[in-house]
Amino acid sequence: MKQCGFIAIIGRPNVGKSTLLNSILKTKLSITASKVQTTRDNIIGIDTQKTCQYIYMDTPGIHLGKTKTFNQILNRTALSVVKDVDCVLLLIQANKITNEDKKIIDHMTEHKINIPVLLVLTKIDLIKDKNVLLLQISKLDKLFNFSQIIPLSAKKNISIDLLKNQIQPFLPKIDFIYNNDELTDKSTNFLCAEIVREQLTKQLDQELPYQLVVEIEKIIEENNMVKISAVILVEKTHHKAIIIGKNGSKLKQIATNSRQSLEKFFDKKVFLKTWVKLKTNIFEETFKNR
Ligand SMILES: Nc1nc2c(ncn2[C@@H]2O[C@H](COP(=O)(O)OP(=O)(O)OP(=O)(O)O)[C@@H](O)[C@H]2O)c(=O)[nH]1
Ligand SMILES: [Mg+2]
Repeated sequence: MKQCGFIAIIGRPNVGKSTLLNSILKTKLSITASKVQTTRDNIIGIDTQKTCQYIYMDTPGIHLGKTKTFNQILNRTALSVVKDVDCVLLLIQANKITNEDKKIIDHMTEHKINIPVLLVLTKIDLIKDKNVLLLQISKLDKLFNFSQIIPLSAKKNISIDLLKNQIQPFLPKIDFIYNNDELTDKSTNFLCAEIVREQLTKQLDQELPYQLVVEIEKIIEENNMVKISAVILVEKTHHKAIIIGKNGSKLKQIATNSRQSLEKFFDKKVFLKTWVKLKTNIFEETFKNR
């Protein structure tokens, strides 16, 4: 009998949600960065084993208590999946438990979440003293009726298979929803735009990445080469200048790094054209329907 189900990966920004998904899939599907709020959309990642299909949903970091529209949209995007899944992975960074984490737990208690919640303690490679970890586990265990508590490290590939084994009992006994070879619900265009946005996130100062949108205008695959045109949309002239940099140096660097990532993604030579364009209301236009 086959099993197949949905698993939401939630948690505050930067706890390692996207890194965990990539580690489970052994593919770089969801972009990651050392800055908060890297993920903006719910992204499905599908892991199909012989008799089990795990459909993971990576979500934007939850930032409860913040009133900025962007935060609210990301919260809504992330929390909307919780009611429709078979189990939830709540990620908390083992070496950095914050009030934000507690707020998410309180939110789940208030909303009487009756879906199994597995607590995943991330980045345990950063904890030297294992007694500290045990202490954290016993504290967190008292805050919510977690189905399981699993400490792991996505970066060092510690306990990833154990996590999958712990999830399996929560998957319903139904046929697979996706084909065996499907990895995600997202289009190639979306994934390419994300790869370019990842480089922008990594190379620009803290606030700027939230104020831009990447659009792929064209992808043409021919023989051993892929031609891609990417537009970076910003609302303000000075943002455009920052992204382009002195004599175009910043944009050149961003484009080179993006091209290298895209070549890994396609496993082909990539010709990438990028430019920065001013557009009013990009923020509302992109996020208004969420
Ligand atoms: N040392 C260590 N670092 C990790 C681990 N997992 C993730 N990181 C780092 O933590 C940072 C954030 O990782 P992301 O996966 O982007 O975090 P996220 O929760 O998806 O963040 P948002 O999308 O912004 O909510 C990155 O710099 C990762 O390299 C881990 O197991 N160990
Ligand atoms: Mg993320």
